Amino acid sequence: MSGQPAFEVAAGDGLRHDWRRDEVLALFARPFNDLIFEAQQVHRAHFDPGEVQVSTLLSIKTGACPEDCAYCPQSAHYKTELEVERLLPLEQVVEAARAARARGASRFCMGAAWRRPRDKDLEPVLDMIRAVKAEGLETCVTLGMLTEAQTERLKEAGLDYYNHNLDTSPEFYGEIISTRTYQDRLETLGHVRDAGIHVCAGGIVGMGEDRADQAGLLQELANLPRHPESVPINLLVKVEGTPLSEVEDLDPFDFVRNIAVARILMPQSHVRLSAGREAMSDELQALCFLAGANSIFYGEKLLTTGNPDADHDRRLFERLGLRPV
Ligand code: SAM
Ligand code: DTB
Ligand code: SF4
Repeated sequence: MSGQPAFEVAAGDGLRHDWRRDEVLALFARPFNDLIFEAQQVHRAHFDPGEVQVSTLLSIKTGACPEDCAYCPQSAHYKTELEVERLLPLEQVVEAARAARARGASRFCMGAAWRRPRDKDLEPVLDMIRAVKAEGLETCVTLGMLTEAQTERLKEAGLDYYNHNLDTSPEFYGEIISTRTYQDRLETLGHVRDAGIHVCAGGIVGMGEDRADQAGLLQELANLPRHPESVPINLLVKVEGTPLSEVEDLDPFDFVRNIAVARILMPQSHVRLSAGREAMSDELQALCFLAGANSIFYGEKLLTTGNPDADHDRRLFERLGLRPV
């Protein structure tokens, strides 16, 4: 956050906000079973281990984004198969929200491929937030960078969560995005927090970063003045046409380690097993739940790429004795 020290102990939440990189790396380096055991213990101290929060995503404005995020099919800098779509009409959004609720989602997340919304872009989104809330769902939006005044308008409209990811470590960030700085992201997160909106902030792994970068992302998130309430850990979805389409696969156990370390560093946050589940086996996902993941995106589509069928996820929950909430 602007003007604040990187390491800060938040006023009285009883949680650590002063993690050093070597401490986080030491967690990553622990024997797998020890790490998972500790993460599961931390998880059980703060959450019902049988519950998984489910959110459904909808892209409300797709593609033609001026940012150059190397992982993203929606960037105008890369030639992908994506069909560009203008802002969806309100009725279509409400219809999708109703369908999500009927399937058991408790939160509806709307994403727009903007660098930053203009004030006039925000108006129709405020209507969407009000309408989705009126359907009895929690609301989340991700719209890019925001000013302080814009976060206040979102709060007034009743927004519950704002998603804005740090994506990776400060050191690796420059390899992935050149059009917006790490500091820009921290500032938006600061405005969201100050407006009293719940923060959803995480990142992506499997982009060719090393373990120190993975530790760096989680360290940054945990050392925010307050931990994000929701921490999405995305596994890169490799999309043809993006610069990262050919990057080497991450060892699946390393993915699980990222979930476990996130759980230990941010014990009271929901850790979301986010993008990339389509490429994961049921067994790998079960390991992620064991490591402390307690939220997923539910429904056939993320923003523009695929996600497991809702039926498959329902069956997986049954097989594991998990309750979607
Ligand atoms: N444009 C807004 C922004 O960047 O803040 C919101 C939408 S953006 C698609 C939200 C997040 O989705 C990104 O920050 C990134 O972490 C994740 N994401 C995008 N493309 C991805 C991919 N191919 N694989 C995994 N995660 C991805
Ligand atoms: C987040 O961390 N992951 C979601 C959500 N926040 C907006 C998006 C994942 C996008 C995956 C690529 C796509 O479907 O376009
Ligand atoms: Fe644009 Fe967001 Fe994609 Fe970056 S991640 S290119 S900001 S839509």
